[in-house]
Amino acid sequence: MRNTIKAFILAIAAMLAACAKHSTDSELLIRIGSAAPLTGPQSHLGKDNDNGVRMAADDLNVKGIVIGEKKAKVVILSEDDQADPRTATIVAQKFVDEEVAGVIGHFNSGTSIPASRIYSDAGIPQISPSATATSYTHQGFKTTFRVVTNDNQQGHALAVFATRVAKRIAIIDDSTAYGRGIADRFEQDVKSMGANVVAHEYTNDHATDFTAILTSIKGKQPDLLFYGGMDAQAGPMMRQLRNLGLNVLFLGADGSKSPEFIRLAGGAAEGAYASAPGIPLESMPGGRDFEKRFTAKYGKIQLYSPYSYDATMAMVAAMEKAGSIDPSVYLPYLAKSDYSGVTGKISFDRNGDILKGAVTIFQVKDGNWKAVSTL
Ligand code: ABU
Repeated sequence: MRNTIKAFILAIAAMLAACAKHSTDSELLIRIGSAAPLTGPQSHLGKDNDNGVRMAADDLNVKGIVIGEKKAKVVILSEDDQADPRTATIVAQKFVDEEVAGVIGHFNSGTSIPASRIYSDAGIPQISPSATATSYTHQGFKTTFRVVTNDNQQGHALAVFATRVAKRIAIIDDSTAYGRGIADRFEQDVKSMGANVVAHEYTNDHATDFTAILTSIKGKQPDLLFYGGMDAQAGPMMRQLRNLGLNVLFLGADGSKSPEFIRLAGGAAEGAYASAPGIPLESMPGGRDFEKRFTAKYGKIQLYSPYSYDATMAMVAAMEKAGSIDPSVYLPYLAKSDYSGVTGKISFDRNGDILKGAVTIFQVKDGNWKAVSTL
């Protein structure tokens, strides 16, 4: 008797799980994958992206969605890729097996790139809200998009800024697809603008002690140090370079432009510069309202949640226009997006890169990032 009851309960649970996974006659389920590092040194950034996706889904579900005359509901499937390229391919295959309608992610370039081939082979659209490495959208995949300015543009803007304020430049990168890519582009451009690159050193995205490379760089007497990498390294690096008496300008890219950088660097953060794709949050069409609502729900914005929100909204808008959640049907509508988001207009070029992307340079003043100029 006890076994019969147990079997009955298991059968009901399986039925409920199946219902939660599939559309019914009365409701279409839009299952969207969200991939980012949810554990490890970049988890604050990954959760920020994931929360942006979840807030978009909540807003859409409250507003009500109709796809091809049928009521629809967005369900988010979040996966932790640990900022690790190999784990990202496992996550991507899981999403393909789950038959998600689309993917928002991954957070990193080093994970978005290997995952993109798997989504492309399966015909599943992928929008990264944060992967900036140029090569991500330059592989010839029709399913690969991003809603942020790429590193060709970001690296160039950084070089324009750096060569206005410095002549002798040192570079460190974290050897990832993102850090290496932007540092190389920056080096190429500052050299062509007449600056002298006195050193280019390498670290990794798990390092915390930079004393040896900073000591070596100090001997080369630069006036500016550029770091291509994430805030988990940039923060301690900033503190250590001041402790070593290295009195140089510090310039990071978007991976360093977070409140976490300021927290990790402590007082040494003051005066540091970093770039970020796009315009400042306060100048975005929906920036202030998004910040208020997001902060109340999830806490401080770290970096890219406004973009993961817009990526989700643009994906669902394409489904609404197509009247279908079938990737092969809504993909052409996504490629022709003309969505007015929180961050600005979401439209893509033929590679899947955002059209008319800007880059802003920020500086830490009184413990906060303040916009200096937009290029
Ligand atoms: N764009 C900086 C953070 C993510 C990445 O591109 O790896």
